[in-house]
Amino acid sequence: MFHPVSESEVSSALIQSFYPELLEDTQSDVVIVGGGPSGLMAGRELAQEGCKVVIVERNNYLGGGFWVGGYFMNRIAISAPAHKILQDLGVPLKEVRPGLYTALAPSACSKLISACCDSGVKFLSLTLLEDVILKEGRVGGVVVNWSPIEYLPREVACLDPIPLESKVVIDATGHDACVAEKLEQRGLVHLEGEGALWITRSEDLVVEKTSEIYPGLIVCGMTVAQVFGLPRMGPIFGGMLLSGKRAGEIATEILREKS
Ligand code: 48F
Repeated sequence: MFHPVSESEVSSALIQSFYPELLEDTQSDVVIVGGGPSGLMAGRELAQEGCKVVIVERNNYLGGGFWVGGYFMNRIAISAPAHKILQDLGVPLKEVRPGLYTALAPSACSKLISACCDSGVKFLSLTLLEDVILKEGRVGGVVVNWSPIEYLPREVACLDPIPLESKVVIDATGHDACVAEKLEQRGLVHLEGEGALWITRSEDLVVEKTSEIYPGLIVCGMTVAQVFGLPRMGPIFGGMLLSGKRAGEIATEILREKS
């Protein structure tokens, strides 16, 4: 027999749990926009360092392109040394040739999401980046709205977004490079656009070029390829995981310098 609960008790339990956290999210150390593999890795790295971190994701699910890998095959490919990250998360791997592994995408994705939750990362799902906070030559947070608002006609939903302040913002929106694009629109950064596919070169360069491209804004994952004109990568994910980890390390260094 289930413990008896009234309908209003269920609603108030959810509201009491969510809204105080939303209040907390208005000021954090780092806001990460995009909950794909690179954003999740960055979040976990930062939370493990004790930082207050919020991932903003426009969909109602986390994981981005990590759920399906390539085509429709539900598998991801990963090359050494990044496979060790999945090994540490307890994802079963199959070595198909020396240094190249495959894993079930749902297994890899769910274990990474779970590791983020365990380390204290917070999430705002169905939340769309609309703009950035820009003060005194520095990105100081993001401006977000509820995602469905984007799809409603203006006359139906004339709804202002809300600002979330943070010391650092990480753009992990993948090929869209949504945050960097907001700065490009104002002539503050330039996006080269992605090149044609070249897997190994892309993986190496995406990790190498993961960096702070404007004071307060770090890019990781495929956003790095968009910003620096790197080759696109295809269905291999080690570069995403290591770039996210690197973004987390860079953000930690910036936070240390600021404190
Ligand atoms: O696309 P995504 O998985 O980016 P990533 O971490 O990884 C790229 C790979 O999946 C793959 C590849 C290499 O292996 O080529 O494509 O760089 O995750 C990006 C996340 O950002 C969200 C989007 O829904 C996805 O979950 N996102 C994009 N734009 C916005 C956003 C936005 N404006 N506001 C909030 N979330």
